[in-house]
Amino acid sequence: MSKTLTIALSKGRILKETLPLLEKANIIPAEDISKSRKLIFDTNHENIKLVILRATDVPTYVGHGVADFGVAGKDVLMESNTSNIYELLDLEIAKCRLMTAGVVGAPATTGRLKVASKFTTTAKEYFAQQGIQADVIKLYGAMELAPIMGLADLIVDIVDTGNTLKANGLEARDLIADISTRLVVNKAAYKTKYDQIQPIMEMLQSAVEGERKS
Ligand code: PRT
Ligand code: MG
Repeated sequence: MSKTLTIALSKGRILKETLPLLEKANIIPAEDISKSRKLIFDTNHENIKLVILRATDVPTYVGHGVADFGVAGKDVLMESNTSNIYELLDLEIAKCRLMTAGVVGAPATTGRLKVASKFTTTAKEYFAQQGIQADVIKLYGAMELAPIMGLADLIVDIVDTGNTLKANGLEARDLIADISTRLVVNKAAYKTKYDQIQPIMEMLQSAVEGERKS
């Protein structure tokens, strides 16, 4: 008898890019996720279930072992630094960069730097590594407003095209990390369910390689 495998997916833009990869790995939801309000979905495999979570909750579910696999952005994984999970695979989707940004042409700050971000742990680590004294302020959205309103000198945020920064009179400064979506697994499940986990991992690996060539 095979055990149930639960895969925790991040909703939003990552989900849209994850579903085609899962499909190439022959994991297909039993119904259209985008048209449903359900949070748990059966698949074409009797023993594989999908749960749809807020991205920041994915490491928590996988860390506690209530989900075996998780799909989440490297930004979210860095920020959560949950133990009990292994990063198995770079899914190479939802690529972007985690960067510092400030007002275009603003002079360098003298004294302690004020930084606003949703990624406070990562931001603190980054500035500490750089040997820069920084006070980091937690925000939950619209980071771009903080330097304009004078709440912070810099923000730490996700940048893709840079259009959002530009539209708000900001410019990207330093790269903190290249970001993409990763497949993670619960450490204990990786041992106890290895026979089931291994083929899924391989199918996803092939799907990623297929995308890279196309
Ligand atoms: O809304 P909620 O707080 O629930 O989550 P979310 O908005 O962070 O989720 P969502 O669906 O946007 O997906 C976030 C995940 O996608 C991140 O954790 C990243 O791993 C990945 N990703 C890839 C991005 C982007 N690209 C991206 N461009 N996440 C966010 N953005 C935002 C960024 O915050 C900024 O506002 O897009 C804007 C910048 O885009 P450009 O093209 O204008 O530079
Ligand atoms: Mg969003």
